[in-house]
Amino acid sequence: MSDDIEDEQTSKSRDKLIEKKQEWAKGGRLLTGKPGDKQRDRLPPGQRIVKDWPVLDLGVTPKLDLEKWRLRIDGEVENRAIWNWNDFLDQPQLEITSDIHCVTGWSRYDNRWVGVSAAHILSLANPSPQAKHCIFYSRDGYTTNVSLERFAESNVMLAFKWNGDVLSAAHGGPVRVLMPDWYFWKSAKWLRRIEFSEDDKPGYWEIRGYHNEGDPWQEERYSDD
Ligand SMILES: Nc1nc2c(c(=O)[nH]1)N[C@H]1C(S)=C(S)[C@@H](COP(=O)(O)O)O[C@H]1N2
Ligand SMILES: [Mo]
Repeated sequence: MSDDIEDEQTSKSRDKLIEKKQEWAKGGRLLTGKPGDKQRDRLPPGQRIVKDWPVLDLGVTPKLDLEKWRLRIDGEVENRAIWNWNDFLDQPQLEITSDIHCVTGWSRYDNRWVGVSAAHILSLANPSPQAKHCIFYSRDGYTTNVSLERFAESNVMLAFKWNGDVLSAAHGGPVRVLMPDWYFWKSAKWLRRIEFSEDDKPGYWEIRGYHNEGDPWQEERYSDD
């Protein structure tokens, strides 16, 4: 008799669990978490937390030289620009805190960034209607591509400070891109040019098998073909 009761409870709690899972699946909670969806877990699938900040790049660290530093903004825009370091510092600054998710499996929580927002860049440059993509060019020869829509997200910036200090040369200083909602390879270090383009131009890792989008919540690590 006690066996019967236990069975009933077991099957009840199993029903409960199935119900919950169906709800999640319906809401797309586990599979289709979107940037800004606060319901999802904080650590994306397949990631582990690190406390230090690993350095990953092609092995060349361009020398930090603020005198010679330039940022070019061009392509399909109404207003092209070439900024020097003082021009960059003259822009309004945005501060945000974000988590880093690297495709190699590490995530680092609570990085505090200061920089110039993508929204501000867009308001100055004013991309033409045919501009659909944003290509980042770095001083080490690295490139990476994102859609204009993603560049326009409110937490995207050109960062020059991290956790209260100027961004080190090892981590892309003086200025790197920050695309917090995507795997970190989209965050180009040592930025020298932003091109607004009608055509997509897959970058260094994208042409070497990385996914073109790179959403950590969907585990878009590598492209299938
Ligand atoms: N210019 C440049 N940017 C780059 C890279 C690079 O090799 N060159 N590597 C990317 C990759 S794969 C990662 S994981 C991050 C690493 O940034 P970090 O060294 O600050 O951790 O930078 C991205 N941006
Ligand atoms: Mo990476």
